Amino acid sequence: MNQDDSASNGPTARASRVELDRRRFLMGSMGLVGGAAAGMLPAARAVAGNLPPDVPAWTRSLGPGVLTNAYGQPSPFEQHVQRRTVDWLTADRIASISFTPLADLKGIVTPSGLVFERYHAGLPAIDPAQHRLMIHGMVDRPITLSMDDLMRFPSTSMIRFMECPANGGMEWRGAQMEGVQFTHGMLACCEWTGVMLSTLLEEVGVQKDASWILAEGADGAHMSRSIPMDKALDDAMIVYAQNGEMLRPEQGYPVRLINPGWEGNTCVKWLRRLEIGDKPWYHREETSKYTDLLADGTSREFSYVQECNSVITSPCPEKPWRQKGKYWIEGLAWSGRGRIKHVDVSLDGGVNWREARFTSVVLPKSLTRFGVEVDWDGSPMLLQSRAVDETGYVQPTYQQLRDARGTNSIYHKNAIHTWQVRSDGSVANVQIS
Ligand SMILES: Nc1nc2c(c(=O)[nH]1)N[C@H]1C(S)=C(S)[C@@H](COP(=O)(O)O)O[C@H]1N2
Ligand SMILES: [Mo]
Repeated sequence: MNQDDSASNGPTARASRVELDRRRFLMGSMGLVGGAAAGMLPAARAVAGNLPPDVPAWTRSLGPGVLTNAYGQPSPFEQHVQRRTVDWLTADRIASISFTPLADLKGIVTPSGLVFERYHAGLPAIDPAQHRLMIHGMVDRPITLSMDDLMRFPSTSMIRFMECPANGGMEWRGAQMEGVQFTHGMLACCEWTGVMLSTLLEEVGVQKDASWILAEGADGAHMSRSIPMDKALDDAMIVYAQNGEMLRPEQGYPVRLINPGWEGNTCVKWLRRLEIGDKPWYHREETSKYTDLLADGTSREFSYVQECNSVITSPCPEKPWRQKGKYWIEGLAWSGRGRIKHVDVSLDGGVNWREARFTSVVLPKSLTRFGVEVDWDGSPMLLQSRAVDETGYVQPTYQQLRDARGTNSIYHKNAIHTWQVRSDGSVANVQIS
């Protein structure tokens, strides 16, 4: 129920418009005219609404048949649920970012078509038949794999989140983005399917002193990162599928690296090359970018892990409340170090906390959904969530984060987020320390 719906005659007026459109459609498609059409649809029925006790129009007719959409799409009524970008953030859309519409998503798996996109050189159009993954360097048996070759290795699937470390980076110096899509939407969680990197490393025979791997993409940026051997042997995956189908082009088709729980930047898309070595390469994305300038002027480098974080996705600026009464406050929590252990929610800016309930499976390095029920009396609130992961790490306040890291950073902002709910139910992005 929203304000529009409570306005007098709103739904009835809309329903009869739908009915009129349908009559025109039926008359057109069946070649009926005048009296014959009126006979098909008795006048009393035609002006009645689609709401109970009336039988809706869609129940009184046959719909289009199978294969109307050979590849299915969401309902046309869900067209507002889209990735969005913020044009002032980047000089063009070729090296840019689009954001996941977190406010409209349910559960923990992000639909493939809504996963945020981050491109450094636009979207390459790769023909999988002409794509190869080369593994070379400090190995006994260098190989060049076609996609068919890759499919012959044992396959694994896991649900893991993927987050750009710049997520929320625009908020280090204060709140400025209006909407959870923009404050936290460089975040997604998919079922990823592929081959464990450790399996491929066994195949090529890694030499004794090898300790680093360079992963390089086939896009015009040749985007590349140095990955420590420990991660490669732990849970890194060479992924070719996402949510049950082959990777979307936006996500790295036909093959990408996924380093669960680590900076999205390390998850090199359109993967063409893995070079095994004994030291990091210090390429652009691990020097000029994706390092964290601290207050004393030094930089943290190789800050790979996405630390424990959470955000309330309803209410939020995109999902205001319209009236007093009972509501389900819900959100997402995640940690690059493992499972979420505990989430608390505060209605008063962190003075009092209540424990949230998990409403999804709780998987390691995955989004976890939580919620609490409230009975809202219309008073303003400062809504916060605070997550704790299985290592005992507690999501920090802004004050704690700035004390530890200064204010020069862009990346790895995981502070407790605050939504101000006003008495009219509208929601604003604010920061309290
Ligand atoms: N080859 C290549 N890999 C890439 C990128 C890129 O531009 N080129 N962007 C990186 C960054 S910064 C992030 S956050 C993730 C985003 O993955 P997504 O676009 O599938 O959401 O991919 C990473 N892998
Ligand atoms: Mo990123």
